[in-house]
Amino acid sequence: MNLRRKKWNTARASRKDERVKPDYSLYLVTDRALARGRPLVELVREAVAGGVTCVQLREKQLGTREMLAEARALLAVLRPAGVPLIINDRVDVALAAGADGVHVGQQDMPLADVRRLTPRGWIVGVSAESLADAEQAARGGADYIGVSPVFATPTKTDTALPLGLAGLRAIRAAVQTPLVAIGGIHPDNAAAVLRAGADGLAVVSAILAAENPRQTAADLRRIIQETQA
Ligand code: TZP
Ligand code: MG
Repeated sequence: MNLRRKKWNTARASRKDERVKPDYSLYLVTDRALARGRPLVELVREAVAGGVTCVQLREKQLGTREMLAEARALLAVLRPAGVPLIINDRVDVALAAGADGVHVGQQDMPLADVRRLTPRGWIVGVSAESLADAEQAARGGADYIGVSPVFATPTKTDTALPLGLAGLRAIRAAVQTPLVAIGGIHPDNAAAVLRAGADGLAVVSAILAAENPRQTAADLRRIIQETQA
C-alpha cells in the first residue's frame, strides 16, 4: 500500500500562506469505550498504518487534563505520519495541545467565534444535521462539514434523524465545502456513501471495534480509491 502522504501542515503550495488541503477521505473519530480495552494510541497507530488520513479526538468522558494528555500522545503518533489531529468541541484543549483544528457541533461554540480565537489556517469542521445547517456552515467558511448522521448508529443515539443517502445528496448539490459523512458507515456501505457525494468517510466503530483495525482501515481505503478512481 502506498502510504506516502503530503504532510499537509508543512508542505506549502506555491502562494505564500496557502496550505495543502487536508485529506479527509478516511477520517477516524475516537471513542475509547469501543476499543475493547485496547490502548487508543496503539489503535490509532494501526489505523493510520492502514490508511486513515485524519483523526478526531472525541472522548466525552475525559476531563480536561486527560484529554490534553491524550491529544499530546496522539500528536506524537500523527505528526510523523503527516496526519492532522482535530479535537472535538474543546477549542481550549486543541490550542493547548497544538492540534491542527477543532470540530464543533450545532450546540458548540459558533464557527465565527472559533475563528476569532484560533490561528489562521486552522482546520474548523462543523457538524450539519440538516441542509440548512450545511448551508450556514458553508456560508460561514467551515473547512469541512460533518454530515451527521447519515445512518442511525448505536455509537451515538442522541442524534437528529438520519439524513440517509438522499439527504447527503441534497447537501452535496447545495454546497461546495468538503463533506465528511458520519454515522453507521462501514465497508459494506462505504461506496454508496461516496457515490452520494461524500468527500470523506468518518467512522468510529467500524475501525475502533474491529478485530484488526489496520485491516479494516485498509479495506476502507481500497474502497475509497476504487470509488474515486
Ligand atoms: N456523530 C454523528 S454519528 C456519530 C457521531 C460522533 C457516531 C458514529 O459512529 P459509528 O460507530 O461510526 O457509527
Ligand atoms: Mg460537540
